[in-house]
Amino acid sequence: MEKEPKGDDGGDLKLLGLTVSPFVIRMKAVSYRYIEQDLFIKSDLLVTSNPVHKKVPVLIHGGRPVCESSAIMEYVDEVWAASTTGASILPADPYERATARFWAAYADSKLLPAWVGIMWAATEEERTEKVDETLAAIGRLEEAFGECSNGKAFFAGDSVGYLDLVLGSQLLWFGVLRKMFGVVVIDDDAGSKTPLLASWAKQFVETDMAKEVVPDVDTAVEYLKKLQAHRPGSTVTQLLS
Ligand SMILES: N[C@@H](CCC(=O)N[C@@H](CS)C(=O)NCC(=O)O)C(=O)O
Repeated sequence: MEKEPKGDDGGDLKLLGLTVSPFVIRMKAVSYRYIEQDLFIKSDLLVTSNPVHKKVPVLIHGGRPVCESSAIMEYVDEVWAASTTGASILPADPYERATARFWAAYADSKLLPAWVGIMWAATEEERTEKVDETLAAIGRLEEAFGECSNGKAFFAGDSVGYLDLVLGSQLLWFGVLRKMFGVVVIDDDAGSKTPLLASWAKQFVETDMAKEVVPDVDTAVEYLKKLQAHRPGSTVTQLLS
């Protein structure tokens, strides 16, 4: 995936990423040169660009690295959204903006570690505990959807916004959980506890952005198997943290 930068400053733009990483999938499409990283053998470029965490994603704009997915999303939004479509991924209203950031932080700090825990649980008891934590967190996000979306298709309204990207980038791994562990995080059956998110997820995966950047579940399953084979010695953080 190599694209020419289309920023109006002509500066060169690179994204250091990992195809299956939710933190990378959430990067809204601006044109950049995408450089896939091997997290088992980290490149000098990754280590020098993100010396603090040595993690992807890193956006390198005109030679200057921006680290942390949330910081990158906001940077891209500030530098390009205003100058291209004019539409920010964050709501215009300060309260709604704070709310979107709050739930996005919740999705990353509570939901994500819970479902990562399902994959790495050492015992069935531990797995059950992590499933419960995951379902409790997704239940909260179901309520948040009701509050944020105003009856529209996405958290941000009629189109995908910041919180849609943060949660939507985790859907790939919900597919892995269903396939490998039989765990259903967002249930779309009759009697579902997450009917709003089920409908949201269906629409999210149909967006051009999702179709372009989200790999198929089998790619993520293969990556998880590679990580599992690499253990012991590897840490959960090599996938996610
Ligand atoms: N808080 C970071 C998390 C990024 C992250 O955990 N990336 C993982 C890939 S999914 C990584 O690079 N891990 C390498 C490691 O832990 O050594 C963000 O939002 O960018």
